[in-house]
Formats: sequence, structure tokens, C-alpha cells
Amino acid sequence: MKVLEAAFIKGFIRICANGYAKGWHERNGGNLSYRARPEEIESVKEELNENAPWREIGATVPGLANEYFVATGSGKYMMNVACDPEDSICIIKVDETGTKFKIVWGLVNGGRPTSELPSHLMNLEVVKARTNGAYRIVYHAHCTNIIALTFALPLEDKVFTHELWEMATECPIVFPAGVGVVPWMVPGGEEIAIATSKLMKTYDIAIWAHHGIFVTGPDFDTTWGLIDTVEKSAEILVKVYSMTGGKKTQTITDEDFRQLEGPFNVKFNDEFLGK
Ligand code: 2HA
Ligand code: ZN
Repeated sequence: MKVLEAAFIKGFIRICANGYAKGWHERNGGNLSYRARPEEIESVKEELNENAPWREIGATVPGLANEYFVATGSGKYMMNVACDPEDSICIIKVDETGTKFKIVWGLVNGGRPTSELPSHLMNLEVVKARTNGAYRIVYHAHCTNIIALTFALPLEDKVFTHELWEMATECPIVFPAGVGVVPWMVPGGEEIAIATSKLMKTYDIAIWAHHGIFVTGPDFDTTWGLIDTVEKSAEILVKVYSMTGGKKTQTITDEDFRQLEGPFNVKFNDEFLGK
């Protein structure tokens, strides 16, 4: 099969296009990675160049040794992924030591995978271990309302989680573990990757102050649904603060949240509910 005919590539491209349509990917902002299944790679192997040179990842991810990933390209625009995928995205393979990668497909006009490759791979390694291999996707976007909130709220996991949960009944059900917050840091390197992957041991969502958000999940729809829910919640919160200066007339209480756990078969992170 041709790479561009494969369902996992179509799903990958759909997220890039939807994220751009949402306004989360100005210029070359944001990036996406997907840990492919062996049978998916097998199905497109006729088009893969296994003789490509090995390059340094800039992080060590032994838990991802010998695996293949789809990733957006560094400096590439999400706007262009759907119309020119071969120029904008790539399939890479990580070597047996987890320190190097090679580009086996895509980026036909040159380039490297996303500048956030260390964060993507370290996060993918953490969530793969945490979920016994179920999680495969890491998505980074510059969601407008989430970024706005990082100027207004204290940069604390508890504050962000509770405020976002309050903004819609489905929020605590969609992200019961809550959200983590990384203070402002230089993007692209190992330091921010380590800080983010520490949060991913607990959360499916890490907010980068004054920059954007990282989310993770098992498949394209679930991961998209998560980021869409979080950003919608942030949008409501921005509207509430704009109208009220943060003084809510009423809200969903912690007792209300507790009533959701049984019917929806979820367990919320107790740290974030007042006791
Ligand atoms: O690729 O979003 O964080 C541009 C970015 C880096
Ligand atoms: Zn970014």
C-alpha cells in the first residue's frame, strides 16, 4: 500500500487540518506525533527507505527502541499538511539504543522532524509505559484560550484543573486525572521535555505557560476530543472571567463532581477536590 492511502496517515493528516481550522497553528506552530503499529508499518513498507542515515534525537528513549513514528516536520506549516503531506510530515524509525532516528518516508524537500521531537518521544515513552502500550499520540497546539489563561491564573495544577473542570459537566469525566502546568521554559530542548514527561506520568494534558498545550491519547479521535474539550472549557472560562472578573455567581461544586463518579464510572484526582 502507498503511505498516503493508509488509514493511520489519513487520521494523522485529519488532526493537522482540523487543528489549523481551529486557529491553533499560526505559522509553523504546533506539532503532532503518532507511534505506529507494526502492522501499519508492514502495510506501507514498499515505500520506506530503510537506508536513510541515523541522526541524534537529543533525548534517550530506550522504551521506544526500534519503533516507527509519524511526525510533522520542523518549520512546516500545519496549514500545508493536507495538501502537501510528503513535504510536511515524515515517518521515522528510532534505533535500538533509543538515541537516534532515521527518516524512512516524507520530508521530500529536506528537513527534520518537529523541533519538539525530544518532548514528543519522551512523552510517548512515558505514556506507553503508563498505559501498557495503549497510548500512541502526542499533540502540541497553540490553543488561544489555554494560552490566555496562563497569564491570568496561578500556574498550579490544582487551580487549572479545578477551574477547567467547573466550566462544563463533561470536563472532569473527559480528564478525571486533571491537567499539569509547566512554567515558562525554553521550548525545543531536553529540559522542557523532561518537565513535560514528568507531568505525563499522571496527566493526559500538560499546559506550557505562555506557549500552548500537549495532549496524549490512544487514537486520533480520543486525542482530538480531549484537546477540543479542554480548549472549549478554557474559552468558557475566559468568557466568565471577562464578564465577572472571576467572581462566579454559581458553579459546579465539589459535591456535584462527586455525584458524577458513580454514574460515569470515573474516579477523579482527589488532590483537586476540596476535602
Ligand atoms: O513548531 O510549536 O513549540 C513550533 C512549535 C514549537
Ligand atoms: Zn509550540
